[in-house]
Amino acid sequence: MAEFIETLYDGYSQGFRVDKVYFERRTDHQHLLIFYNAHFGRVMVLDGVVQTTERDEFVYHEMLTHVPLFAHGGVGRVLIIGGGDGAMLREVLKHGTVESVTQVEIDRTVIETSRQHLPEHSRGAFDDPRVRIVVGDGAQFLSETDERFDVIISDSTDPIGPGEVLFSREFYQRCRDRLSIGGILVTQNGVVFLQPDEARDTARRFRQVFGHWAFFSAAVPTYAGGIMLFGFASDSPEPHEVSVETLRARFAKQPVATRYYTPEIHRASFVLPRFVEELLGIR
Ligand code: AG3
Repeated sequence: MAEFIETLYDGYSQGFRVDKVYFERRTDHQHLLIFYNAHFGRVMVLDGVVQTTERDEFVYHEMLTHVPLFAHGGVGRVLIIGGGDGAMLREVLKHGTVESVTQVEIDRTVIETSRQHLPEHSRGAFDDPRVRIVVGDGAQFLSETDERFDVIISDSTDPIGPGEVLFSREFYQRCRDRLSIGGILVTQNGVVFLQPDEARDTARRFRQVFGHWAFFSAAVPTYAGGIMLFGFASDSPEPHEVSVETLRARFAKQPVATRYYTPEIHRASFVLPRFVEELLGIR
């Protein structure tokens, strides 16, 4: 029986039994593998690193969409950087206020292969009339566009390979310049116990670029090693401090089908362990 061993860390790894291979190929940008595992369903891997699985993707995708969207409260225009599997699109489109979603994904093969082999991720989202797909570099798109967005979601890989620029100060600056008033940027910042630099470096850069920022967390089983951190940045003070009462009222007005997100989880996810606060320089 074949086994897939993740190659993200030197000296520590997680392994999956590969019950069936759906796709394996080097694209123009990276190596892409999609296989089936009895515990996690279909698993997508880029350059040896697990990106998403059918069974636990809801944690990650719900948190990176519903936290900024409910924190904002009136999101019309959304930009997703990366996210070629389409699950972030699927979650964003659950919000009735959303008028348009632009997704900039560098690797066309990830989109095409996900539509075919991970259909539960997008569930038709790519065909929604509110969606515009741009195949290209997210950082470059941001420097060329003059559009503004209420929420920007950076659904990136880790800062190795094509994802590296999406963690730079210049990238965060460009996001800031393209946010509307009260707009919010959210980012994925890795598993803090094993990849402390990912969140620490982003916190340093947020401090230089944004008026207000925070991190929130969730444990995603296949991002092994404990909680993952997500960055949340804005030039308005209110969004990450929104009260649970306000979140409950927004959630009641715009009911969204979720399996992880609740207004209470939203509030609680901003409470971080001491070693994380110290790492990020917030205590
Ligand atoms: N992007 C985040 C992958 C992070 C993997 N890193 C890790 N295990 N530390 C996933 C994209 C899914 N739309």
